[in-house]
Amino acid sequence: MKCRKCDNKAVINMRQHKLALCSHHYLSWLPEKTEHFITKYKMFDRADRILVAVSGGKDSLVLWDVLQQLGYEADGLYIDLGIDGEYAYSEESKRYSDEFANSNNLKLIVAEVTKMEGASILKAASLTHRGKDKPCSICGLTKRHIMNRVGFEGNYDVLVTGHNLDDEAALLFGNALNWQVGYLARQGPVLDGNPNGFIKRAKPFCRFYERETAAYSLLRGIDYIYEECPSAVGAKSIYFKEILNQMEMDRPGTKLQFYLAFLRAKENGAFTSDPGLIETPLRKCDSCGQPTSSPDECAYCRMWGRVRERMEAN
Ligand code: Q46
Ligand code: ZN
Ligand code: ZN
Repeated sequence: MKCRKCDNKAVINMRQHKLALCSHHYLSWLPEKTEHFITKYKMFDRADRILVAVSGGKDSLVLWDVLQQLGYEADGLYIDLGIDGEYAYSEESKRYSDEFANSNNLKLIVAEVTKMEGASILKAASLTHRGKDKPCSICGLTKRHIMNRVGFEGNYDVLVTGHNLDDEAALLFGNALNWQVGYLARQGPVLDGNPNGFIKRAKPFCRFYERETAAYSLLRGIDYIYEECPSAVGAKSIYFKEILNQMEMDRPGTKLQFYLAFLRAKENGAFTSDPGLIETPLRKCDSCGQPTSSPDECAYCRMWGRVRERMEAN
């Protein structure tokens, strides 16, 4: 198959776009599209200070790379969760993040959960009922909190993540399956910040299929961690991705259509009139100063407080 733009051999065929491209044209197509989405969804501009959440995986490293190429100023944030398992997952993913930052002369901020809170995510999960089955709930809460705190306290204008279309479609599938209207209302390419302490968030890759970011990393020679976190095994999101992949095989473009139709429905006012969406007033957490709707401590401080109590009791 030939490239649509020149006579060279195509390296990728995007059936949903009816577009096949050679390596050279693909490496310019993806950044150009990214720029288009950044502008279309009003994510940020070149005057903004951007913080990229970097996990050592392909999507976040490709995103950091593309932002550099497009001339955006972006620092990275790596959160060391202290997850080991069969292989040293956190250690390895940090190594890939460090290597990328060093070889591109970029600033990487590292937040170590064990140093900050006195225990790793796995240790914390073993001590609380919230993490009895899986550490993901504690992990998610911790990552969201740290990202917001580092972003807000570091005076960044926006926090960007490498979520791709496969991630977004799976999230949407899960939220729609349970009609989680509050979550649906907040899902999208951009989540506006709040001057009381929430940083704006954006997902510039939300319209790219995972294979598209994977192809880009391969062609650009970006090294990343292949292994998933050991706790991802059996995650619902993976199950939803498999179902959506099956549908995509039968009908190319299904995931993109599903996501875009959702964005259109949202734009037309779906999910905005739900009484559950009335905003709860925010105040500062007594311990960390982050915004919370609770009368004393935020969920993060309460959870880690319990972990510390259990560690002292043991
Ligand atoms: S939430 Fe769960 Fe992930 Fe945290 S414990 Fe691993 S799988 S890293 S996206
Ligand atoms: Zn070409
Ligand atoms: Zn707090």
